Amino acid sequence: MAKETTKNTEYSSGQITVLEGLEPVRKRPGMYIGGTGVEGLHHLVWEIIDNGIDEALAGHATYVEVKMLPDGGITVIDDGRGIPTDIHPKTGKSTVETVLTVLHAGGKFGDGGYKVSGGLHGVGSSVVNALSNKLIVTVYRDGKIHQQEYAKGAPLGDLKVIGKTDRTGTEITFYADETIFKETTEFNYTTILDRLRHAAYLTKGIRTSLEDTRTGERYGFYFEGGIQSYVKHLDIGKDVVDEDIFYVDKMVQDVQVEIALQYTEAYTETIKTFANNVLNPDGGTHLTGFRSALTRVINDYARKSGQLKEKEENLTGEDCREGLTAIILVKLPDPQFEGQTKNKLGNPEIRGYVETVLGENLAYYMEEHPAIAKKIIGKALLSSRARKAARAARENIIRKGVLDGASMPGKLSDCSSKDPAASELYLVEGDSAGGSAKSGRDSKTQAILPLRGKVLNVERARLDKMLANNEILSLIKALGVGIEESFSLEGLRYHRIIIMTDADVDGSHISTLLLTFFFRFMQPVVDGGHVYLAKPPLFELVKAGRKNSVFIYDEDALEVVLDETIAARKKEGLKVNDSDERYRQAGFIEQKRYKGLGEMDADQLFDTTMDPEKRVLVQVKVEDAERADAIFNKLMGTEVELRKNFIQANAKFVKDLDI
Ligand code: 0RA
Repeated sequence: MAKETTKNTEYSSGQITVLEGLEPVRKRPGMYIGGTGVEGLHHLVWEIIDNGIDEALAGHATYVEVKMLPDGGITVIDDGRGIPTDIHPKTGKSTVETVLTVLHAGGKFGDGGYKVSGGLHGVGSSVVNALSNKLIVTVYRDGKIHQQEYAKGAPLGDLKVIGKTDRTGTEITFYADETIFKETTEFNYTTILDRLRHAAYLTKGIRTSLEDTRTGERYGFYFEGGIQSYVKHLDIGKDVVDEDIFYVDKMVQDVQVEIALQYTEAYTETIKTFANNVLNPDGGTHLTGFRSALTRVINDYARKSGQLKEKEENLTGEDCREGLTAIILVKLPDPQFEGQTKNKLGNPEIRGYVETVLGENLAYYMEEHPAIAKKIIGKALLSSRARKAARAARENIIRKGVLDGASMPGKLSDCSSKDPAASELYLVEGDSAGGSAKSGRDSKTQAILPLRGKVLNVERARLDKMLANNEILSLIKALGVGIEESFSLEGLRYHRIIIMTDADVDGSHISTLLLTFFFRFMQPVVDGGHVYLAKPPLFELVKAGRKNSVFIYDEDALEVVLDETIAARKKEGLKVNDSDERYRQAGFIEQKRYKGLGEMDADQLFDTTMDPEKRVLVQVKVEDAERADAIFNKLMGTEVELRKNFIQANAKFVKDLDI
């Protein structure tokens, strides 16, 4: 939508552009919310939240509050101006009803602002209404409380005054229509919380909060530092080059450019770009402008300070970005997006604007902070040298053909099937469990790769060191996908890669190290749903003769099985002695706790953990790369304290590790 200025800065109903009714939304919901799966479902919440955020950006609201209701509904409350309640000249209905029942009914930027977070003047509210069984809107405005209810987008009555108030704002409660969202209508606390956290980072001064009324859980956000706080948050668990965070906020023409950045000792870069508060996962012109200014400023300073000698070649962009965490936020009147998924900002003028703002201000910052500048350059130089060494190591390995399909690692007991879709690779902790797995397996489809001792922590090693590590090299060879530039998912030799470790602290550690490797270097393998965790049993309830044993995979299940068996025995009229141990009351002759895979023989290991008919597998998913990144930083980074806290806080949940 184009920016439009009017002399009348007071909003009036005449400024609403009326387009069409809601039938198209119910007919083709995907066109409006991207899909009808769990993401589309949450899109409903984003639409309403964005309207509140826009009220805040326009200076009218200070908070957006979300509640998850016991009956599955969602309530979003803001303290903005409230949707106007006067009669709309084009529809003859109240503006509230117009906003909620007419597609694309939105304000025409009456206050001279522009659509920023994606939801100005209620655009999108009608889509939510159309896709809800029931929606109740409550408007606090002009001293009165107004309310109206709808079903599947149709009003159930007129907008009515139901009371008096001295506040202003809008409150919308809606229930997603399960005939549209067939997969699920259950909202996810963490997903909504992440969105609200981001909103608070990107909109200085706003408070956001979430309450799950069913569990009593609640959380609120307010960040005085805006995107500086965001950078700080992303760097939790990493060693920073300096505590200070570079920050700039400048207008160029009618575009606002806001950048925050900090260097860490990590090897990865984390740069997040936003246009009008919407994340652009594929970057775009703002990212291009940022990168070229960064590389130029760092090289200029490195030359001027003499850290980069005359005969040395320039630092590459990659060298300059190693360990960098940055947020780039631009606010512009008419954002255009490119690419298939519209995830990339396209406005050509933005490149120059960002380049100028960062170029001038970062150069100035480095002049003002020579000690920090020196550390940044030192880090880029180190990265440059390491990159050259890694390239040499990789080329050496490729030249020797070590990663070629022909040479499988000696420790691999391969399966006979050559069909990747039918083949599984078990990564097994230790040689002895590896031996049992090998004799117990179905050798047609199951391959075994035993891993000795601790796997290298790739979070703290560059590629050259990784390739020098035998366990990692065997793994890369067995997978058949190559690494980095030579990576190709097509070569994947097994469609299920199953990590099988002991159910103890060491086992969890090894699993996490392997997951770190997959997450950092084999992400398409994870995204493709190929990585699993095996779940060995935790308990065996032994009946007379071990053939009748019952294997149990977690603590909760143990209690349930015992409860049910005891109840059933009592019902049968069997004598149960309440003072006996519970497994005895349930008629078992022993309760065994398994600590390691090694306690099972080959047959038991296959029966309980590897038999495709009976085993329990947990598929590893990366739903939110940012959260996964944070978790790996915590677990695998250098800060022991964070790791300890995480493990203590999550010890009980480790069984369902789902990042
Ligand atoms: C139309 C016009 C104005 C605000 C809104 C809609 C509005 C919609 C929503 C949806 C959730 N919260 C909202 N807050 C405001 C402008 C109002 C004016 O100029 O007084």
